[in-house]
Amino acid sequence: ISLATKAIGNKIRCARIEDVVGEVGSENVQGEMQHRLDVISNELILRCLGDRDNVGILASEENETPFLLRSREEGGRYAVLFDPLDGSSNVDSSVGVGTIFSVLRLPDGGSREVAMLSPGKDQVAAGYVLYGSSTVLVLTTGNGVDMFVLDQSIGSFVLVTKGIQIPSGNKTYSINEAYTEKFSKEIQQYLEWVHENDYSSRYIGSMVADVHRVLLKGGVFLYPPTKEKPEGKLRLMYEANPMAMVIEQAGGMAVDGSKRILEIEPSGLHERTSVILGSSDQVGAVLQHCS
Ligand code: AHM
Ligand code: MG
Repeated sequence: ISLATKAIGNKIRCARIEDVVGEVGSENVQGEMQHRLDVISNELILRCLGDRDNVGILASEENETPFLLRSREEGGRYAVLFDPLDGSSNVDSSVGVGTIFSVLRLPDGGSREVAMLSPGKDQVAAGYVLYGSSTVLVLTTGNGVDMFVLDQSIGSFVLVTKGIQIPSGNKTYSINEAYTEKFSKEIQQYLEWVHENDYSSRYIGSMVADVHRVLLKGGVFLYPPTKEKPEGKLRLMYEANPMAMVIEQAGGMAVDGSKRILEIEPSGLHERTSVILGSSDQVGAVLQHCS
């Protein structure tokens, strides 16, 4: 993952120069316009991880079906699910974007595809790389959250913070407030409440960048269902689950409005979910309006 994301970061930095910004002209499995960097990033991850002896399955936002690479007997111990370039429409304007990944261990027997559709609590590792003003790798293997920054001069991710804990007491919310009329009554009431209670708003529109800010500074990030998207927009398996594991491992909460995201039993690789995550106090404040 670190090799692939170094290559992706490099492509993003040179995108204007190499003229690889903009849309490809085709839609991905989600019915969304693919950007040229989505395709390039996807290929880089597939190539780097596909060669690893212990990767049994690779599944991407950009591909309808997973790649079944190696059986358990052939050494395929892990499934890696990923969003190769989240927020890619922001690249054209040089806004921070990211790669999100989730790692599940495959069982000895049974169907590998079924095993891959495990709830997020079964993830053995998860994290993201943010291509921002610096390139940051945030990783959890279920024992806290560590942050690495890419030192361009030596080409390595260097550990800068071990055991990140989300701070509490930050009255900042992050949501696309233009959809207010399309949100549920509960979310509308929460928004009225924050307006009356001296909250501040921050929304980049790039999940990795928004969640990274919440991880370091506290507050809450929300992408609830709207009238047009009754399931929510964000994908459970390779967006919500890995972010939920990172946030919980940092002492925060990640829910869909009624239950932990990590406990949702998935029914499909590309299913969507509502997302409310951040510091426990601020997620709690949202939930007070949802009960
Ligand atoms: P993508 O996977 O197609 O890039 O979409 C996901 C992105 C997230 O990064 C971000 O949180 C969200 O879409 C923003 O959506 P909106 O423009 O509706 O606020
Ligand atoms: Mg995405």
